[in-house]
Amino acid sequence: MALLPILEFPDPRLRKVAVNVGQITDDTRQLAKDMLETMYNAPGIGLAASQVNVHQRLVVIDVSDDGDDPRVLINPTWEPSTEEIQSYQEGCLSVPEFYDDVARYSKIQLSALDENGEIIFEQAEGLFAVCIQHELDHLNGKLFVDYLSRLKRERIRKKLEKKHRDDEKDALYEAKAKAQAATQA
Ligand code: QAP
Ligand code: CO
Repeated sequence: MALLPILEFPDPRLRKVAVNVGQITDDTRQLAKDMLETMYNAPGIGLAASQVNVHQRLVVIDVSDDGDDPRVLINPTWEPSTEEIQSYQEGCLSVPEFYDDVARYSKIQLSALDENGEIIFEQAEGLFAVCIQHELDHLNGKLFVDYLSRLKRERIRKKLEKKHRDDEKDALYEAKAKAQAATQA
């Protein structure tokens, strides 16, 4: 088991288009397990492989209240089952601390494989449908902030870039303090 580092907007690696998973192997299942652990730890309800810098078409989702319904979707696709649109306030582990409304189809038909290669073909609605559409966007290099106005997106980008600079400074300071403590020991 391992927690995986999550890429954050505006990292250009989040823009890569993921390729299909060929054979589902033990490595695929290990990646899914690590992604679920990373998602639950956050905590989050969905995570795409793209977000942990693995550019393969695999996502994990758990929209249950108790966090006891892990779903692994491999090579997933969807199509709308209705013209009805619903708006939901979305967030993203790659856009920490920012949330905004996004309009998406309220009912979709999901096709995918699970971690054992079994075919998944089911109707999704509500939060599950929102989450599938959000996570599959990641596999195509798309983020929820792309649906917002340019002004909002730029504001988020600037704030996150500042946070990343500050995190970098903190890390550097800590490393220096540690090195100094070592020379005094
Ligand atoms: C995508 O997002 C999603 O900003 C999954 O500080 C979100 O799990 C689909 C999270 C909403 C549908 C509706 C975000 C955790 C988790 C943050 C997540 C944060 C900590 C986001
Ligand atoms: Co996301």
